[in-house]
Amino acid sequence: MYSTDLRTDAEKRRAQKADAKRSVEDAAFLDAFQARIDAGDIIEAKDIMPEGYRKTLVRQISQHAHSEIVGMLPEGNWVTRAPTLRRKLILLAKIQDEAGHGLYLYSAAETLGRSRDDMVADLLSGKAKYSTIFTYPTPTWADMGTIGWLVDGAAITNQIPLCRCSFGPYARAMVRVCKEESFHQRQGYEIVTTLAQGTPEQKQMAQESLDRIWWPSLMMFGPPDGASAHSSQNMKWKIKRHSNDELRQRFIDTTVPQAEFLGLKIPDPDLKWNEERGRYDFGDIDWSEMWAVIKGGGICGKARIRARKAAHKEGEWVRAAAAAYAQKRNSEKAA
Ligand code: FAQ
Repeated sequence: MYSTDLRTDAEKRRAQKADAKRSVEDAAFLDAFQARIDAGDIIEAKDIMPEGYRKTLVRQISQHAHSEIVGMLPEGNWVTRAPTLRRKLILLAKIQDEAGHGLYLYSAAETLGRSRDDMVADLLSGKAKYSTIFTYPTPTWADMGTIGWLVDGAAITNQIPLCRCSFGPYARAMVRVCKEESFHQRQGYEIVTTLAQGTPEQKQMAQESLDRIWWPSLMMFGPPDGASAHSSQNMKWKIKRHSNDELRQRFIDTTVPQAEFLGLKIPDPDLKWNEERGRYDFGDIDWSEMWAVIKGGGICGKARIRARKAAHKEGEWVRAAAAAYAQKRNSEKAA
């Protein structure tokens, strides 16, 4: 094939990279990218994308991954004390699922050019956030039920729309995650049902757990829309499909009848059905608590990071062995 382009392959690659970078800064490119999003295109990892889109995805997906991994700790607290062997097996399987979710999510974020080592380093140094909910303690067995019911329930409400996120690797990871979270929600509700229909002491334990976890679970959806820094751009890019307040309302509307069925009381005196809106009205959320937890003031926040640091150190030999094995396989393949 005849060509007048006398550049070497390396020079062509460099020029392509420079073009890509220039176009990211270019208004016409941003418009063209937005047109792709508006047309419902799915963006893949190798597509050229605005730097802001890439950055916000790395931020959200890595925070999501960290939440799944740190989220194993409050439940890990009960593995050795689950009331029966059956409960222990189910709890262990659920916690392992959460580890899997963390791994799919780190992989999805890695496709955007940030290494898992760097993301984990950000978590351990306190630079990266993880969901506020996992800084709360789990002092009773009922919390294992309430976490499944409310925390996984809130996670599903937030994550089902993420299955239609504009970034392909994140959207595809969410499909499987949501199926598993759905099982988790049901197993949690089943634990709470057993307690709510058990002895008065068991029902009291379930109520007390609901009292503690209700408000923090509403904070999982993020700040109110007016204070949400990223929502409007993320919705324009179709990363988020609904606002924080809309998803919070959906969660409340779904969960209140579930509590009523169990004969448990949501700890909100202002909660009442609004006939006109066809939705529940609810009381004020203590946003100062959410911001304080985000800034590191959560009850178990320091303990959670200490536990992750210890696990990371203890896992050093596993990572080294896996890397050595991969290297051996690669050199065998090359030979
Ligand atoms: N905790 O402008 P927005 C699970 C931060 S997985 C901590 O509204 P955005 C599974 C936010 O990052 C649970 N930080 O931000 C499981 C931002 O900070 P930045 C995790 C929070 O991104 C179950 C700043 O505040 N799920 O539960 C929180 O548009 C059981 C301003 O906020 C996900 O991560 C918070 N609650 O909306 C595991 C889902 N809220 O980055 C084990 C994906 C806000 O500027 C057991 N993520 N912030 O420094 C999302 O949908 C979004 O990122 C939101 C926040 C909705 C969390």
